[in-house]
Amino acid sequence: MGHKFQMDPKGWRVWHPSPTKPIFTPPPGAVDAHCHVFGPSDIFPFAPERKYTPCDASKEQLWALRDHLGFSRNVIVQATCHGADNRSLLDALRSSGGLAKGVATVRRDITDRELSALNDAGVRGVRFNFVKRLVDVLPTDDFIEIAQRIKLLNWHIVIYFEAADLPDLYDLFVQVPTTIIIDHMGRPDVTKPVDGPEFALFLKLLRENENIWTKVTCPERLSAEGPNEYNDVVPFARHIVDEFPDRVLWGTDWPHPNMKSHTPDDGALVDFIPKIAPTKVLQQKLLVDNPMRLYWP
Ligand code: 0GY
Repeated sequence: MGHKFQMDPKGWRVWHPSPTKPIFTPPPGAVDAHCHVFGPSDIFPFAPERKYTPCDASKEQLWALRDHLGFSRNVIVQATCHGADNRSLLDALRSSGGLAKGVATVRRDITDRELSALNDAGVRGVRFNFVKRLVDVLPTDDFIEIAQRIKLLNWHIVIYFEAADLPDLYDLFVQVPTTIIIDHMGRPDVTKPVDGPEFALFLKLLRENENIWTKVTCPERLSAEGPNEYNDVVPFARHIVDEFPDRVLWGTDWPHPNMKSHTPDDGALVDFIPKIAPTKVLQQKLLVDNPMRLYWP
């Protein structure tokens, strides 16, 4: 066993110790399609190139949160603090009893055999992080090459970027031959108008590319107003769910890496769902039908 990492003394918040029980009851079989596991760092160390050091966030704690919130399944997404070392993710997937699937981070030197092992463990996608504060180099060079390879496995691509960078990345993203899922609505600046040019470009990307989906996640990150209502995020998420009801996913983003403004209450995040997906039909698509189609077809 290696050493336990010390979490960043500043800038890292341990997640909410006792989230409220949501008032909203998710439909049976609901999927939390964006969450992470970290460590245990003495067994699965954080990556040397990481930009933050979290505390451990274990698979057992994730399963307990899933049950508390009334969800049935998880999609665990590789975060940058573990780099392209997917061992913590794989450990969680293998002990999930089939109730979790994963999105890994890989480099272009990965072998077909390694890809196949990830597939056997339940990985169904590869994530590319274009958020500049999280990576040293944007993964632009690897992007299309890896996309071609994972297409053969019927996987998809997950991308994370900020709205201000979309004009530069747009032409790259439209070349991808697989389904693409955009994290956190492409991080709109919600202080700008929902009918303004920045969000219009994001909507155009989805409108003109039927292979592109998005997660309507992270009001806690995007809100300028703050907890627990996050009302300034509602018009953006609601518009997306209304226009693209078959291409949206939802997740908690537990344990909320890099949240500095406040510690989100995961129960309150679940209670945000009916504000952005107000009907039973939309909730069923967002929480069950869409993620099941991608991850448990
Ligand atoms: C998230 C958001 C963040 C971090 C990462 O991979 C990561 O480290 O995605 C962030 O800092 O905004 O979805 O976990």
